[in-house]
Amino acid sequence: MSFLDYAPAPESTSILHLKKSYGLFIDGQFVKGHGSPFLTISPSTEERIAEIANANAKDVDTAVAAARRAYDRTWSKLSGADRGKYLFRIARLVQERARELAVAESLDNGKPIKESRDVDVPLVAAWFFYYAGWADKLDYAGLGPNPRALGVAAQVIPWNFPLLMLAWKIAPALAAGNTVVLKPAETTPLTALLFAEILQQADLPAGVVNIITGAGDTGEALVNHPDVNKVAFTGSTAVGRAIAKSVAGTGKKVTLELGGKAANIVFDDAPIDQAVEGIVNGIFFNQGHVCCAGSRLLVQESIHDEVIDRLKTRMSTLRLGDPLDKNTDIGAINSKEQLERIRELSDIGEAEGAERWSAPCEIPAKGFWFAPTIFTNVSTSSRIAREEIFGPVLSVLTFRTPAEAIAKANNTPYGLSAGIWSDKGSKILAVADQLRAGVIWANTFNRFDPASPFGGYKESGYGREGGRHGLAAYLEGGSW
Ligand code: TXE
Repeated sequence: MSFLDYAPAPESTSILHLKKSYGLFIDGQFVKGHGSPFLTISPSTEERIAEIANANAKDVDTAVAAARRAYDRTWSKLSGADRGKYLFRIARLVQERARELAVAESLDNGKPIKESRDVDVPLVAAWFFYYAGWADKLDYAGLGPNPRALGVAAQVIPWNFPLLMLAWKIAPALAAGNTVVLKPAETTPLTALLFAEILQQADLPAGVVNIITGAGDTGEALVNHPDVNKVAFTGSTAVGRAIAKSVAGTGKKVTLELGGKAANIVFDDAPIDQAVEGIVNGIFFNQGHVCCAGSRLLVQESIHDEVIDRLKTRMSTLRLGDPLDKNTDIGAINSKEQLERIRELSDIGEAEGAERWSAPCEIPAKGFWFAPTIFTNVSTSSRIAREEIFGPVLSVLTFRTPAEAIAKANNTPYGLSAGIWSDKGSKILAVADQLRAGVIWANTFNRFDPASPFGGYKESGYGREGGRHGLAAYLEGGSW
């Protein structure tokens, strides 16, 4: 089976054998936490899924100590080839348990099963396969005679791609020879804990990966722990900024992957049907809970009306509802707090004078939902044109010339990604060259590959994940 294959469609939760409560995964074992446990709930039904342990500062200490021991005694002593074998084993176990992981992810996060099944989980396996392949090649990769790992990595991840962000963090860290303490987001801890079971199945030496659950205070204690050598964070720009300040001067290496407000630029010579699909995928994939989402449509003035008409027609076909139904296109918003944030910014958009249109979806009685929405007549200075909404909400702006498109696209404090739609390769390359964004897609959007570096300019953070750049971020002297 290649990593591009995936298991058939899961249709129910019956393949999931969840425990009623989950402990912290420290030193190869599930243990009790010393904080007050919390519940993880399904955002589509508001029903309880499981009780989750809460790590306090003492637990953080124990987890970091376990990672340090594992680094000193086992992991740093293994050859790259041996580290690679563990990563291959993890990748294969992810494939074997793909159906179960996809159902758990959709249950806990709210994303449609066709996304967790066809995108998230296959990419998780792909990430482990990719970095498994690097582990034994490090000595010969031009990094010098003895590339050195950093030591213990503290990794804090968000709730929008719980398992995929875990893979982005853990796979390169282990391949490069580091040990890990990872904290998933408090609303989506489930798949990280199932992943801990996979680590046990893979016989990964105890302490090489530790998974501690909890909220922001747990994350804060982890990144500030004095025995941590590397901090990798994906989340909000506000928290990323706080982390950058708190670790400044400590000698810890840091990578931050923060928010975005990507421009999806559609020129009048673009293949319109394809572009409309790309606009829909760009903003409505994963309910728009995507840091690189194409949340600002920049459409050339001459085709604005046609594109908006076609977009509305296409949006009217989107099916919102049960994340476990394989026909669902739009799942639940991950949390009540996030739903409130989306509602608030959308209301502000209307108050600022933009025109709001929402797809005619039936909203289920329970759970957190927001119909796919577009705003036209949006001014460049309005909050919905500048701030990350992180939901299924598209702000539409227009331009007349390529120069105006570039200026508007760059008129944001962020710089994570962008999309360009045009029939002319030369135009795409010329525009791409002037965009201040780390990832640029041409005539496509939201495509990911473990070999491609991913990361932002400006307030979208620094450092790159993916590819050899992502590996270098876990090595001493790591620039490539
Ligand atoms: O993020 P937080 P939230 C953006 C998006 C969203 C907003 C808020 O715009 O609406 O952020 O989301 C942990 N020290 N993104 O509040 O708080 C926290 O427990 C260390 C974009 O959920 O940044 C969780 O594990 N850790 C983004 C993780 O940080 C701390 C993805 C993210 O939570 C901490 C998510 C602290 N002081 C939100 N405080 C993206 N780039 O994809 C919290 N955490």
